[in-house]
Amino acid sequence: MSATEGTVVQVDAKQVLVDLEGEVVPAALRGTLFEDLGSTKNPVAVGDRVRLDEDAEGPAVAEVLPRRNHLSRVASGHDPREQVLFANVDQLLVIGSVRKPGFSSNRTDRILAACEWHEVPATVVLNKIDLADADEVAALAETYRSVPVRVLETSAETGEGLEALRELLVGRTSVLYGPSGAGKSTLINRLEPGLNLKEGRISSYWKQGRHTTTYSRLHRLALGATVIDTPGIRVFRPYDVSPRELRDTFPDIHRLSSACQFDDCSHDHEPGCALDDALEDGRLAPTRWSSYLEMLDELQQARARQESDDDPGQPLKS
Ligand SMILES: Nc1nc2c(ncn2[C@@H]2O[C@H](COP(=O)(O)OP(=O)(O)O)[C@@H](O)[C@H]2O)c(=O)[nH]1
Ligand SMILES: [Mg+2]
Ligand SMILES: [Zn+2]
Repeated sequence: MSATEGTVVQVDAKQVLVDLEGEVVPAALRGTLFEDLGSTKNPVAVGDRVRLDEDAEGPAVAEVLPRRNHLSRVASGHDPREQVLFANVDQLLVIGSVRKPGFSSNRTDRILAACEWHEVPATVVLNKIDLADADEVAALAETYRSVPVRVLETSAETGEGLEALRELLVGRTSVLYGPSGAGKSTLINRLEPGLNLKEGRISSYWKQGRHTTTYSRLHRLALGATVIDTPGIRVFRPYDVSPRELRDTFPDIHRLSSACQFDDCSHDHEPGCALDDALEDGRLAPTRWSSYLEMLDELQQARARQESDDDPGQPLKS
């Protein structure tokens, strides 16, 4: 081990894999890293820069260096702490297939809201366009372009859109987020055949909706891109966003809000809500509204739980 500063490429419970200028080594996570975490669950995330030192048992993480940015979520339905998933990233690509499995607006809107919240630029990649009608693809693309979010239409099968995808990836660190079976590994393998990311057999993925536990992994590609493959991340609930702030994480809804009768309209069936007209005349996709309402409901329930808690905890945001 020559260099002592490197990039975390994979994290599991007790150790991480660190890329030290090309040499990937395992490093232990000492107990001290877990002290003073406050309401955060994990000390280290994929993409973190860390300094290592070495003791009798081998390399260990001595320090996590300051982050340029990060993306986090609520750890789980049973654990309200912040789980930091990625650090120091330039962008996130939501990879969604239009068929097999079908596109999930809800999953897409959730991660887009998180990206908006953390100010991480996002692109929606509509993959497997060889399997769907052009009209259907165009409608999805229009929904996201009017947010506005950049949209790429790709097919790993026909090669369509792969050049645009390459251009978007080169020179950047990108999180590739999406459901199992959307084609994340296949797209990367098409751009860099030698890498051989494991491609799932489609039947075992989308029909049963199950997969073995796997970890997010950062890869440096020879084409000059760094990508983080993220198998197995399911529901994404942004951490520490208040119901009021949620509106700002949906730029399309935020824009329409100025025409609502009430300044603090939550767009949840208040009279004079401008979203009604926008939904009626097609300026807002119903899927965007329902994603927003579902997240709003979750946040309000979480607040109600927190308020009924004896423990004062952290101050609530309005
Ligand atoms: N028809 C079609 N199949 C694709 C496309 N991209 C990926 N696949 C298939 O979808 C399945 C899942 O792909 P995989 O890369 O493992 O998905 P991941 O879980 O997102 O990494 C594989 O059988 C791929 O061959 C595409 O653009 N068109
Ligand atoms: Mg994969
Ligand atoms: Zn409203």
